[in-house]
Amino acid sequence: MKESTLDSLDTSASPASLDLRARAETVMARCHALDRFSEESGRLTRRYGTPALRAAQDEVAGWMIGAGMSVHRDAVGNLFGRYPASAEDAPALLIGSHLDSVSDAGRFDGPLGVICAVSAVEALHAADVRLDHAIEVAAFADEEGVRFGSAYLGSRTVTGDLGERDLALTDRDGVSFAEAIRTFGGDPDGVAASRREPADLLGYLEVHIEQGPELEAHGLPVGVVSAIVGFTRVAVEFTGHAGHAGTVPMGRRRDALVAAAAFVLAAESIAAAEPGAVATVGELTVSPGAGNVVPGAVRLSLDLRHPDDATRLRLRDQLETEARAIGAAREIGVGWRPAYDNPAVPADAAMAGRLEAAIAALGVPVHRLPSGAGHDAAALSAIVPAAMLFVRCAGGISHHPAESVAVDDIAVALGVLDRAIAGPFGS
Ligand code: HGY
Ligand code: MN
Ligand code: MN
Repeated sequence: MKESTLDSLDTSASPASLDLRARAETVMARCHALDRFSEESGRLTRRYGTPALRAAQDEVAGWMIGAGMSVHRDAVGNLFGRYPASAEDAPALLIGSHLDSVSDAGRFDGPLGVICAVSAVEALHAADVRLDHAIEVAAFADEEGVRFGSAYLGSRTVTGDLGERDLALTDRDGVSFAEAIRTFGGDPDGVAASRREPADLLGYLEVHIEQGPELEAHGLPVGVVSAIVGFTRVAVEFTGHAGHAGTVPMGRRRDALVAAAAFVLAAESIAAAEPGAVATVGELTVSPGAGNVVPGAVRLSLDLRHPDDATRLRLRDQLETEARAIGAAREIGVGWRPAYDNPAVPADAAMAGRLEAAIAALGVPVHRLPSGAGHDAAALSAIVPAAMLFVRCAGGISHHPAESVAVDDIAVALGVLDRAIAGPFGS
């Protein structure tokens, strides 16, 4: 049988409960337990501000309270659990991830990090250990940006980076983020007050599935993220003229969907020609959307990423030029609305060093790797030192229901997290 890394772990110095496998099995069971909180039957979709997200938060809040934490929500509805320090008013280390999901999601993207963080506090609470700093577990309410097309709306509330433009974003039903905040029980006018003071936080650590094949290829359970890729999101609109599918001659059409299709193919070929670039059109809405009507308008999403920011911005501009050229050639109007430009973010060296030291202490080889996916750690790094621990996931599959991790790899991640959250932190 393949020797499990877990069997060879040196857990002698673990500051918390040693039964890592039992805790990992609880983490696994809890990730599965959140499956039932979905907007859609038969698949997992949990967008910001939905009753499904609220119910998942309530379940996690129960686990937080059971781990000796007090819980609260901020103005947009991010959920936090706080485990006090040995001394009053001590700064807090923030750990966690997000509970919202993409459509037809896997169960580990986000929840694994939140539930591992709860487990780390649970172990401290069970051992009646108080650190010289507080631990705050964050369950961010909108990392994916599926509902409003703009990422990190939860963690950017904490960093104070949310503005009027974000509050005015609308979802596919025309509901604004501000209205959704109110419906979710929050207060859009309280967003500014929800910004956290950097001085109150020691840093941010996030456990997350790798969502890529590298750790599996290296036969490693965990790795430390070296940098998080930068990415651009744009809402693109092609506007032609709707008409009768049976009577408008081909030569007289202004078919918005044909223009959009030309753009989708152009995005693919421009990205494929640039090493390291990825471009995705994940959403495309046709109107009026009837089989016997020439499409009058198309709205689509562009997601563009590259490890180097200058290259990403050059490609972004090239794609805008291409969209406008396609529109001009077909007498189609083009709307180009950047929703988000997020620069690449390197891991904080000291915080990443804590993770590396913890991995080494367990006798596991230390491996650093970049993240092609965005994460709340990228947003948090604006105000605090941030780092991430990746956990191997089968086939690198993610944003798909086949997403999966092994209990033994979760156990290794817990062993690393136990060590990394224990102090002292540099002055
Ligand atoms: O899109 C991403 O990279 C992340 O999953 N939000
Ligand atoms: Mn995620
Ligand atoms: Mn994701």
